[in-house]
Amino acid sequence: MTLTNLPPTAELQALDAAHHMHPFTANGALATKGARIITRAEGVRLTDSEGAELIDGMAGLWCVNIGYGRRELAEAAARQMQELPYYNTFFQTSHVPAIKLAAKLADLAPGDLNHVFFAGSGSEANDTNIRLVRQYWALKGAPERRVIIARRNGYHGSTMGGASLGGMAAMHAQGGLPIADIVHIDQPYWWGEGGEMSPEEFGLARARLLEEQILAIGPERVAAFIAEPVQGAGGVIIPPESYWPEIQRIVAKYGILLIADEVITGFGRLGHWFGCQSYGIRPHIMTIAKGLSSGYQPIGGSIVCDEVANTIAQDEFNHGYTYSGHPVAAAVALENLRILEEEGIIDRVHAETAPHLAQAWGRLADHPLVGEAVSRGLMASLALTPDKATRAKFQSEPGTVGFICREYSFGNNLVMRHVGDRMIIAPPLVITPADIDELVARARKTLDQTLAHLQAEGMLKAAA
Ligand code: PXG
Repeated sequence: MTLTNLPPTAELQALDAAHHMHPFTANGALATKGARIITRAEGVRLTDSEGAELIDGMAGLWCVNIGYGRRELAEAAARQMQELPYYNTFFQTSHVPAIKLAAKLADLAPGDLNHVFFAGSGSEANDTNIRLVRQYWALKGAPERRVIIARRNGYHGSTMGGASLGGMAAMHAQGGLPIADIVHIDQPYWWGEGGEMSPEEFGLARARLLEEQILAIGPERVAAFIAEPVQGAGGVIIPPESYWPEIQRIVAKYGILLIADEVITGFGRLGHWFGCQSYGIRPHIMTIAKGLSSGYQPIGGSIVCDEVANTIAQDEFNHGYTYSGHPVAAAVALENLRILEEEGIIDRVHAETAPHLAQAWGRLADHPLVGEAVSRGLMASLALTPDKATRAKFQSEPGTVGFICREYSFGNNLVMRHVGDRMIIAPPLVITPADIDELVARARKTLDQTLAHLQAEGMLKAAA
């Protein structure tokens, strides 16, 4: 397929700068520089308006699990648009795609996670979760159980509710967040915060912060704990093995609800259908989005256990979105799940590509700038440091070095993100071992260029 009538890049950039407000962007600075304009994609590769081909190390925004260019999804959307482009499920009606998708998700989800409330995104789904858990406890006769405990540097979306659950200080600083009755505990980030403890000791210590927080608030006021199995937007923070079993113990001891935010880790990212299966976590609610449709349509939701769903069913739940269970999005999600399942994509992540990435990416740990090179499934990160031995941070403002590294990566036609001074990837799940090798080779070249840059600018200095 060739693109016709593609205006010149400079013209597109000027219009973009004049009229398009980008998310999570200093738009003034971007306007001066000009956005890179992506025009098409196939498999794991993007093409920009100048014809350059990039490896998409981020699967879009952690979502294009089956890769780009799958005609079956376009055809499923076209069929559904012709048959029933829209209908709601509010007032005693339902439709085939929402019914089939809910049933399929109940089938795929572990344990008694058998009920689905649909949303248009992960943020909306987490807003739903706040309402769900508070209404659950109200119906149980414990309306004072309203507090939700979450984690600093967790990410749960950008709506008022989602951003409040998230623990991103820069987000809370804008717009008066968090909303009431959401509190945060520290994250299980051993490399950055573990000090002299072993990873296992530190994992236990950080899990026990949950118990301390529950006791400080009073267990009778705590509704739920929410966390990502592996933090994504926070920098691909992989918790020590001791962390989740201890969290599970504490949640059970105090009878609070556990919400696993599977927006990134769901649908194969960690080599199982859901991240909680890879850690043995037993949540009452899972948040889903992104890989549910591989990003081909905006759709998210909450998969809810029998106990919570049956309780909520006792009364009218005064909540919903125009696009809850949107038929076109649901039809596309169903087709995406069929492809993930029938093509054995998740099994291949588990057996082949995740172990391959672990080895190839792990070798980057020998680079002088890299403090740790870790992965779980097809999520991976590097901690950049001026001194590996002491796990030192840079003297420069956090994120300065990460941004420099990201710019070289983009120049090398590799989409690799930075979060502060961590570099992260989460490629499409269909990436091959050969493409992983190519990705890692570009990442190594990027690290070499970054090191040379820091040396030339005298920036290879540790913070005091
Ligand atoms: N939960 C998690 C774990 C996420 O990663 C959301 C909820 C919200 O989903 P929606 O569909 O509302 O965006 C996310 C989204 C980043 C970045 O910088 C990550 C996300 C979104 C935007 C930026 O890595 N994750």
